[in-house]
This record gives sequence, C-alpha cells and structure tokens, in this order.
Amino acid sequence: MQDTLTVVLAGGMGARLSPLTDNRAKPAVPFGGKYRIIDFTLTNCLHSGLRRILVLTQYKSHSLQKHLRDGWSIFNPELGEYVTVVPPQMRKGDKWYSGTADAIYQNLWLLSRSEAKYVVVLSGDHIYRMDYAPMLERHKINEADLTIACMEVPAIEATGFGVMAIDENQKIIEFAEKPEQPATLPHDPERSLASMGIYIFTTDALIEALEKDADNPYSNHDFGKDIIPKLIDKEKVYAHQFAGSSGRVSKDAYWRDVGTIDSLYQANMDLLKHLSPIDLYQRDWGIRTYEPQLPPARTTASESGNEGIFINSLISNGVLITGGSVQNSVLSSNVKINDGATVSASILFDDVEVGEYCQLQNCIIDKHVKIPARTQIGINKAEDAARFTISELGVVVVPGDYKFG
Ligand code: ADQ
Ligand code: ADP
Repeated sequence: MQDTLTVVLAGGMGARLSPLTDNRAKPAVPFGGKYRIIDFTLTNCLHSGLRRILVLTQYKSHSLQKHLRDGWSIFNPELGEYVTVVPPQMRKGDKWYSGTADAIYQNLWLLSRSEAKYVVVLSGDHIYRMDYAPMLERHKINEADLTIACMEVPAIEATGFGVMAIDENQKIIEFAEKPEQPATLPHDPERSLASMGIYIFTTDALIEALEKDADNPYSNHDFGKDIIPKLIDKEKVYAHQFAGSSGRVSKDAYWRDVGTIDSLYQANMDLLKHLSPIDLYQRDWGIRTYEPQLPPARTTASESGNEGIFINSLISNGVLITGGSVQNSVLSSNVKINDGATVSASILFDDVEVGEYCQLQNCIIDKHVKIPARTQIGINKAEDAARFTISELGVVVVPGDYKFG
C-alpha cells in the first residue's frame, strides 16, 4: 500500500446536522456512545492497510483536530505511515476550499510530493465497515483512471446521491449528481445505483482533472457535480459494488451517510437492534477511538432505595445511573442519571446530567447539558418546539450550550 495515499474529506459544514454541528465539524460529532463519526472511516483505513492519510479540514475543526491527535496518533512515521491533519492554507489564492475537488486541488503539492500512484478519496462522515483493498486491487486490474464505490438504494432515495448506470464490465456509462429523476437498474425499476462518495483515482488522472476544473470559472469544484461527469466519456471510470461486512454484495450491506438529525439518530438506534447491522464487537475489525481514562460504568441504588437500571442500551465508561432507568438509549462517557429519571430511545453525549424525576424520550442531548429535576423532553411536542430543534421525524435536539432557566 506504499504506492497509495488516502485523503479524507472532513471539511464540510454539516448544516443539516445543526445544532450538533454549530460548534464542531460533522466528522467530530459523537456516535455510538464512545466514538466520533470519523472513527469509522479511519478504522476502515487501518484494517484495509491504508496508512498514509491526510485529513482535510476546514469548518470548525478544533475538536476534530484534538480528537485525531489524541486518538489517531498511532501510525509509525518511520515506516512511512501517518494521519496528518491538513488545515486550509490558501495555497492557490485567497479563498477557502469552495468544494470537495477544490479541497484536494489546493493541496495538489502534497499529492505530488507523496509520489503515490493511487489516491483514495474518502468522506469523514459515513458509518460503515469496508475493506478498501479489493476495490484498489480491482482498480489496478482494470487499469482504471477512477473507480467509484456504489451500492443499490431505493430509487426514491437516490435523489440525494450521485447516481450511475454501468455496463456489463462495471464500466460507468452515465453519472448524474443528485438527479431529480434517478436512473434505475435495468432489472429493477424501484432501485438505483448510488455513489458512496468513495473514489480511487490514478494520481496522474486526478491531477489532470483537477487542473482542468480549476481553470473553469463556471465549475462548483465538486467531485459529484463537476469532475466525475466530465471523466465518464473520456476516461476509464469503473464502479465497485460495496459488499458490506459479509464480504458479499447484498441488499443488506450497511452504509449510512449520517448527514441529518434523523439519519444520525436512526444509525445510533441501529446499534441497539438485536442483530446490529454495524457490529461494534467484531474482533477482526475493532473500531478505534480516543479513550480517556475513566472508571467503569455503574448502576447503583439511590438514597431512597431505588435501583438504577438499564435495558438494551449502550453505556460508556464513567456513566453513573443512580436510581433512574435507561432503556433503548445510547449514553456517552460520564453521563449521570439521577433518582427516578427515565430515559428512553434517546442519545446523551458526554457529561450530560439528568436531574431527578426527569422524563426524556426521543431526544439527543449534546455535551455538558445539565437538565434540572422534573424536566420533560420529547414528551410535550409544543413545549419542546418553543425552545429546541425538532427533526422531521420528531427527534428533539438540545444543543451543547443550552442553559435551562
Ligand atoms: P454529498 O453528500 O453532497 O455528496 P459533500 O457535501 O460533497 O457530500 O461532502 C462529501 C465529503 O466532503 C464530506 O465528508 C464533507 O465533510 C467533505 N467536504 C465537503 N465540502 C468540503 C470542503 N469544502 N472541504 C473539505 N471537505 C469538504 C457526495 C457525492 C455524491 C455521493 C454522496 C455520498 O457528491 O455523489 O452520492 O457524497 O454520500
Ligand atoms: P466536542 O469536543 O465534542 O466537539 P466540546 O464541547 O468540547 O465538544 O466543544 C467543541 C469545540 O467547539 C470546542 O473545542 C471549541 O473549539 C468550540 N466551541 C464550543 N463552544 C463554542 C462557542 N460557543 N463558540 C465558539 N466555539 C465554541
């Protein structure tokens, strides 16, 4: 893998995840109790043998950078391995990155300097398990200029993705970014082939495409909108169908773009299913993160004698449940649940404290929020709407700096 450089795009604003992204980049949003979203992509790199990684940041990157320093300084530079955070540096003018392609264009010197033959371009905000090695292998066998990972999705959802049509050799013959009327599969008019935003480029082809695009004043400098559609006719562009953790291409392969409150909430809830589609417990694919030194999670009885309990929930280190109950929920580190409080179908980030006899349901509470005794969240929608964000599917989000009166 020494001939391959990986670039993780981690600079997007994540506006649809507001207020969780009001003060942090989307890849740094907590996920699954003890992780942040970017850990899943970086874990894939680690287990796929991709260990020369540039993470391109832009938007509110402080806590992302801190997390990468604390959790991902694991590779050995003496072996040529690294995870390097690259902030925007205006090396090609006086503008920040204007799109995903521009983010790489502004760092072309790093690509040339790496002498890599192949560049793997990934997103820092997807939840999935994928071994990139077979895709790279196929890219080399095909002598492709670009290979795009894809998966089948219901046609009705395909309007949010890059949608492609392929021939019998998996060569991409059509590509449309977020089309209003997505092309469907020849054998199934209800399904489309969607780009997962995972690209392998042969370096020379990438450099040529980016330089051409940079000269085009009408371009958005975006891979999906500008670069890929122009490459389809002229260059060898192939699809690689995502196989998921089973190793076989199937409709059940799990990959989620957690770009909205509802998709983030649902992907967390997926972890609580009896057979979770993304298995945090697989020995051969340990998901890495930054792990602070904390005491074990604990349930204990309150002074009034009520036992603390939790059912079907993820409970991280440092959590203390004192006489309250937690059900179908995901609790990050150091969460405190006090006597008589009930928490169900909710996601609580680090350091949240839930006061006595509170009732929480269908909500996401961002870090450090202290909820006073007897507060109800997710119970009375009108009351919630007056002070919090509520998602389309009714998830109530309490932002990190919220102070209850
Ligand atoms: P989108 O989902 O719209 O489409 P996009 O907003 O382009 O994704 O972001 C892709 C990645 O780049 C994200 O990780 C984001 O954080 C990062 N990013 C965005 N702007 C950036 C910038 N200015 N600097 C650095 N990083 C930036 C893309 C493709 C579709 C495909 C979906 C799959 O265009 O074809 O179907 O991803 O999710
Ligand atoms: P996390 O580490 O999960 O992203 P933190 O609560 O530690 O969450 O805050 C994230 C980062 O956001 C901080 O490290 C800081 O850089 C920034 N930040 C937090 N609150 C504000 C604010 N009110 N104004 C500007 N930046 C903020």
